[in-house]
Amino acid sequence: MRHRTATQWGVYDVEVNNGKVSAVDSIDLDPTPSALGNGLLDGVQHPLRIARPAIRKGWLHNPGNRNTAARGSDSFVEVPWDEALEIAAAELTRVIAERGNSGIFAGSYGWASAGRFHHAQSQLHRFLNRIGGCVRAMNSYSTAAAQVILPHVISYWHEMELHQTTLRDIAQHSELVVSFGGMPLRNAQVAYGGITEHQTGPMLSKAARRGVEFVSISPIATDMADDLNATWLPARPGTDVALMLGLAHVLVAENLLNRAFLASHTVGYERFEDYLLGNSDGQVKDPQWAAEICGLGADTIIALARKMASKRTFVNAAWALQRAHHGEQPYWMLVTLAAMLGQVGLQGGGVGFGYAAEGFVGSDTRRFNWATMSKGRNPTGLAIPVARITDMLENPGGPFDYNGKRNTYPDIDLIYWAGGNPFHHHQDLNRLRKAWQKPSTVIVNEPWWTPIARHADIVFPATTPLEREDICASSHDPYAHVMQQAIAPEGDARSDYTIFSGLAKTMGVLDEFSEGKTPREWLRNMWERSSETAKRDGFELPSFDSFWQEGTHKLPDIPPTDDWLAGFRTDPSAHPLGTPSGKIELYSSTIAGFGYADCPGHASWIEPFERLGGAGDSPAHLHLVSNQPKHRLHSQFDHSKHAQKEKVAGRERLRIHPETARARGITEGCTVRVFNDRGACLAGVAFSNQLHPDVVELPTGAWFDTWIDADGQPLELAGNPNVLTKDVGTSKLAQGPSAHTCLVEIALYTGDAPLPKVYEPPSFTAAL
Ligand SMILES: Nc1nc2c(c(=O)[nH]1)N[C@H]1C(S)=C(S)[C@@H](COP(=O)(O)OP(=O)(O)OC[C@H]3O[C@@H](n4cnc5c(=O)[nH]c(N)nc54)[C@H](O)[C@@H]3O)O[C@H]1N2
Ligand SMILES: Nc1nc2c(c(=O)[nH]1)N[C@H]1C(S)=C(S)[C@@H](COP(=O)(O)OP(=O)(O)OC[C@H]3O[C@@H](n4cnc5c(=O)[nH]c(N)nc54)[C@H](O)[C@@H]3O)O[C@H]1N2
Ligand SMILES: [Mo]
Repeated sequence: MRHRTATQWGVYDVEVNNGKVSAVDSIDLDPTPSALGNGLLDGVQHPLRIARPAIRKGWLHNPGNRNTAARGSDSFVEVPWDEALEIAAAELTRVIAERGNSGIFAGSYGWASAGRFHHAQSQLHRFLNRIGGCVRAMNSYSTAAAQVILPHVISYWHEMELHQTTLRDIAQHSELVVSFGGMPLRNAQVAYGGITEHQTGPMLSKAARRGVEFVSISPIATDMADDLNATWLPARPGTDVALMLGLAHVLVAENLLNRAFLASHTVGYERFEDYLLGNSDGQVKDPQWAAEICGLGADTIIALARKMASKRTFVNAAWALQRAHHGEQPYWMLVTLAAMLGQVGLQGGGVGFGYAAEGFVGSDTRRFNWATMSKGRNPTGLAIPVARITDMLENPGGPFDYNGKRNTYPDIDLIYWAGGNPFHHHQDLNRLRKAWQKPSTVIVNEPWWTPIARHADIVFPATTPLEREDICASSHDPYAHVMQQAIAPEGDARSDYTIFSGLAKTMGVLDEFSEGKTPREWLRNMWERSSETAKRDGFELPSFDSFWQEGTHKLPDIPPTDDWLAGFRTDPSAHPLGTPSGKIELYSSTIAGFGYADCPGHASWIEPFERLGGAGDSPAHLHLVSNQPKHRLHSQFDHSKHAQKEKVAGRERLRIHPETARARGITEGCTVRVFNDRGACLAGVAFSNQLHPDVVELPTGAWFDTWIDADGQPLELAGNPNVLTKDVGTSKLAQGPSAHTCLVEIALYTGDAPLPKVYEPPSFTAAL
């Protein structure tokens, strides 16, 4: 039997024989399907699935003292569903009675799985909002700094993300594309909520065939597809602002800037120019100054600036640039540079972000607001910036700054996570692991024995999309698909909806939570509400029954539209931006008014806490790029053969320049210890001359597995880079994650650490 399913990396047909997944085939609609689908072959029906509800032994057996230090290393006791639900409900009730709902943290950040209805985090929030709410998380690990800075400067993030210059426009009209951080097709495999046609690669190839010239400013050459023949400029990571200032200086010195555009469409350029020329701080940001910092030659900077001014130029930056210390600055500076070039709003010119970061960025298909199951209002109204979780756990009652406001961290006694993995996504995991001991209770819904499940007290086994039915439909994809149930649930797994229905029933709020509807009835309800929206948008959706019969529905195409800023360019007063002045703010009096030293009133070069060539005598001499993994989505399906076959010497693959390796006596295929003063992990070595020699690449997503070495120090065994990254906010403005600012050192490992054990189930204890 064949069943259609959808993932966040594409749509597949799954062949099932005798109840077992036997083949996973991509669909004809997809011009460049992702191989990530192979993870479904063995990864769903796998010994690492959580079969039954399980409770951590030290928590279950010590009600007075939950022995939270054993979280992550304890064994588990399997308990029947009814009992587990009773225990979890009693614990939620206790915390609410003792602390109020502000004692519950359910930021629950994470990607979970595709599917409009069975969205784990929405289900969790809908349930908790029915029992008084919780503390939630604001913004995302992906684009926290961008989401907060850009509305002050140019546009609301989500508007920009969905409507910025299309790849078609670039292919047809650009002459030069300058990409900071490249456009790695590896990342365009995925799109939040799902993707039907992977068009990023074909569209970029088309641009290259038309003769568009590409420049990639990135520590890694493979961040740009080979067929684009890009010029690779390996600047030091974290120095993009200095480089852009050097480029801006050439535009001023050689009078290559568009002063008319700056006067009519921007505010505050003079303040910025005073800074650029050193009038305000005594430091001229000329190409020589920039070259010292970024490591490219001054001549290279001058030549690039001249070329940018002489062509129809589109500048863009990967999201990675803002996932770094002072990550607000490269985005503000790129907008400033684009404004100086004066091509914003022209076809094939201007500025954009995140091309190839996800497969939908720059697509020119219809955007549509599909209905969801409402989460309702969070009665506590409390939230923290998403990446400040460890700070929150460490400092209850302590203050934090965010976007002009000062707030207080809540005092958390219970954490509930569904559909995310903080032991994948958060920085400085050794620090998180300690802070994680603070709450009395951690509840997690998970399909697999992932690191987050192992760091829980009460674990509910969740189904995966193959074991339930759903609809895949996302605002950026023109298709909707029926996601068919292909196999029976593994073990006693239940959908998140059924799990929360069970808790809601125990806590007396089932009617409010479920409204008496089955999942199929919710899908019908959501489809019918979407049909109303479609009518308002001027088109019709088929009936639910015929959609269910057909399996796939494509929304009507939209005619090609002008660049999102074309109207603004033609008449800025008739089409103002969402900024306070309605123009591009190169100086923001709002931001200046916040008085943040780490985010002043105009784009600025501010030294990050560490960088290549920076001050300080740290023994760490290499920059670690912990980018997105090619062979999985984050930590998902790391246990599958598709991800495991990429491991080197049984651990995550670290790429290093051969000369850098040889200088340290490191050979290809060996195991190395990667370390700094925050932590250490092991990784397997692969050589590549496609990297800046002082940069190593260890992608995110290997399953966190800590072992204590002979000196009593934690050593991470699988190759998880987040034991090395620092947990500090980008700035007081956005408080985003700073993962991409990280120095490490590397040495051949000859110790006796075991291979990771995290790819086998944890140990179980019989019930008392
Ligand atoms: N060093 C460094 N760290 C980073 C980054 C970086 O660049 N460098 N990038 C950051 C970014 S951009 C992001 S978005 C984050 C990603 O971080 P996450 O989104 O937290 O990572 P995932 O591995 O996708 O976690 C999803 C979890 O949900 C589970 N799951 C899947 N389906 C279901 C379901 O139906 N129900 C339930 N209950 N669970 C389900 C999966 O098993 C998995 O454990 O990582 C961040 N971390
Ligand atoms: N296959 C796959 N694709 C994914 C994901 C996945 O897990 N797997 N995750 C998805 C998610 S959630 C997100 S948010 C996006 C993330 O999209 P991005 O944030 O853009 O992706 P990264 O892979 O973190 O970084 C892209 C490249 O930026 C370069 N870079 C890093 N630091 C710097 C710097 O300081 N300056 C310059 N110039 N370049 C730098 C690195 O060489 C790196 O390879 O990817 C999405 N796509
Ligand atoms: Mo992300």
